[in-house]
Amino acid sequence: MDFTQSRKPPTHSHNRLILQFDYDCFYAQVHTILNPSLAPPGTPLGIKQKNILATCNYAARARGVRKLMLVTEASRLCPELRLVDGEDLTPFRDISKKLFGFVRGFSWCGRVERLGLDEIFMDVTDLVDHNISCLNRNGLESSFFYLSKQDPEKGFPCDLTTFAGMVEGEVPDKPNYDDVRFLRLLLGSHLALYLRTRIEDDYGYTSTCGVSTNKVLSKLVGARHKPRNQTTLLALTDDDVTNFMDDLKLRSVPGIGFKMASILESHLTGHSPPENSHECESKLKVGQVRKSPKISPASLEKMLSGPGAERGAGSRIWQLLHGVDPSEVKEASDVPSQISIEDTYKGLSTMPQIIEELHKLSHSLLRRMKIDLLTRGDGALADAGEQRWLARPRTLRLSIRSWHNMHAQNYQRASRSGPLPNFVFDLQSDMEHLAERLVSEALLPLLRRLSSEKGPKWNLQLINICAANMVMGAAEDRPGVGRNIASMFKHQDEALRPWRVMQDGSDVDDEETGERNSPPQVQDPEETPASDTEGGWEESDNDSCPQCGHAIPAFALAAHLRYHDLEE
Ligand code: DCP
Ligand code: MG
Ligand code: MG
Repeated sequence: MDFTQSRKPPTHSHNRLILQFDYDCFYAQVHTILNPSLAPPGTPLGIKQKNILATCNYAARARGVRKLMLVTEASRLCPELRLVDGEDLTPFRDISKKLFGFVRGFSWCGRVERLGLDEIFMDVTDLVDHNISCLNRNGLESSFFYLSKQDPEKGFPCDLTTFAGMVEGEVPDKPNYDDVRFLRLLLGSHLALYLRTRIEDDYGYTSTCGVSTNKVLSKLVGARHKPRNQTTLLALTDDDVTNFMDDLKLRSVPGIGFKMASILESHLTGHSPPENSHECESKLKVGQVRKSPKISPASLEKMLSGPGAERGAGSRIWQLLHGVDPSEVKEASDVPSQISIEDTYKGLSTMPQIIEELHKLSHSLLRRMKIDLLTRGDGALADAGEQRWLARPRTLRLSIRSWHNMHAQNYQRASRSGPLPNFVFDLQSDMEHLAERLVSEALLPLLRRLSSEKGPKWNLQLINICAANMVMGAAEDRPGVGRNIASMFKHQDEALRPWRVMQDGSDVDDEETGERNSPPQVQDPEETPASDTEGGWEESDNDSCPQCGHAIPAFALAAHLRYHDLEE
C-alpha cells in the first residue's frame, strides 16, 4: 500500500504561549521544607515507598541515586542517604493544592491545569499578548510586565533585550521585535521566571519551567535544564519545531508510551524489543520515525489499531512527531469530578473485618466530601447552618480487587454502583453515625451484589469507595439548578482511567507479601502522578504486567516488575 501521498505535515499553530511548571524532586522538597533538620543543604535524601524510592533529592542524584531505584541499591551507592517514608500522600497533596492555587491566581483566563501532583500547565497567551500591545520598543531593557489590566502597578520590571533563563535554539543577533512569535516567547520567559521566583520566595519550592507554544513542547523543553531552571523553545518556524523534535527519543514524547514505541520500532527496524524486557528502552529517535517513508497518518492508524485502540491515533501521533499538539490547557475547577478513597489489604476474609474497613473508608469519604464540596465560609465553618454543598455526588461506587484463584495468580477487579443516599449531605448528624448508615444501607448491599466475585470466600486485596457523578449546585435547595458536570470531566476521566484504582506509588505496593499500606488514600483523578517517562496525559497507554496481568500505567511498569524480581 502506498502511503506516500498522505505524508503531508500537520499544520502548526504558533499563536499560544504555554508554560509548564514541574517542581524539583517534589516529594523530597515537601519533606525537607516541612522538616528542615531532616536534610540540611547537600544532604542526600530519598523518599521511599516500601522498597522503592519514589524520588530523591539532587544531592542524592549527584551520587548516582535515581528515582524509582530500589532502596537497597540506593543505599549501597550512597551509604549516607537519609530515608523518609513517603507513603502518606497527604502532605504532597496539600502542598500541591496550595501551590496550584497560588499559580492559578495569576491567570486571567483560568486555563491552568494540574497534571499529577507536581506539574502545572498554564496558558498565558492573554497576559503575554496584552503586554506585547503595551510594549515600548525604545526602552526594552527597562520594561514592565503588567500582571493586571486594571491595576497598572501590579507587575514586575524586566529586561526584554534578553531571554530569562535558558534558550533552546539560536537567539538571532538582531532579533525582529515585530515578530509576534518571538515576542511571545521572550515575554513568556520573563513571566515564567517571575512565577518561579514567587513560588520559591513565598513557599520555598524550586521548580523547572518550559516555555513554548503547546503543552507537549513546553513539557519537553522544560525537562532540558533541571533543577531550578527554565528553558524557552525558540522555534520561530515549523522547521525549528521539527528539528527540535527529531533529536528526541521517541519514548520521551508524552503520549507515546512503551507499547506504542515498541510497535513503531518493530515496524521500522523489523525486530521488536525482546518480550518482557521492561528494562529495554527503545533508542528510536523521533526524526527516524517522522522521516521514514513507511510512516504516515494512515499507516500509523493501521499499525496502532487493535483492541482498545483509539480512533484517530494515527493523525494524533503524526502530529506529535512534528511537535504539534492542539490540546487545550483545561480550565481548573473548584470541584473534583469524583472523590474516592481506597486501601489495600493482605486479604480480608471475614465480614466483621470487611465491615470495619468499610466503616473506616466511609468515614474518610465523608470527611473528604466535606472538605472538597462544602462552600468555604470565612471561618464560619463551625456553624453548620452557614455551609452549603457546592456539588453533590449522585452515585456511590464500590470497587474491589480480590485474589480469586491463588494458583492461577488471578486478580479479579469488579465494581458495583448505586445511588448515593441523601442522608450523607446532612450536616447536623454525627459523622460516625453517617458512616455506619452508609455501610449498612448502601455499601453492604453493593458488596452483596459483588458476591459472585468472591469465589469460595472473600479474599479482598483492595477496597475503593467512590462518590461520583457530581451535580453542581445545591440541587436540593433550588430544584432544577443542578448542572451535571460529568460530561465536562468525561475526557479527563477517560484519559486517567488506567490509574483510577491506584494511588500514587501504588505500583510499588508489595501486594504479594501483603504488607499493609499507608493510611487510606484519597483518589482525585486530577492528582494522578505524572512522570517524565509516562505515556502522556491524553492517552490511555495502559500496559499490563507480563507476569501477573495486572493493569499498570506504562510509567509504573518498571517499578512494578521489580517487585516480582524481588520475589524470585
Ligand atoms: N512519583 C511517584 N511515582 C512515579 C512518578 C512520580 O511516586 N512513578 C512522585 C514522586 C515525585 C513526584 O511524583 O516526587 C513528581 O514526579 P516527577 O517525575 O516530577 O519527579 P520529581 O519531582 O521527584 O523529580 P524531578 O526533579 O525530576 O522533577
Ligand atoms: Mg518534578
Ligand atoms: Mg513531574
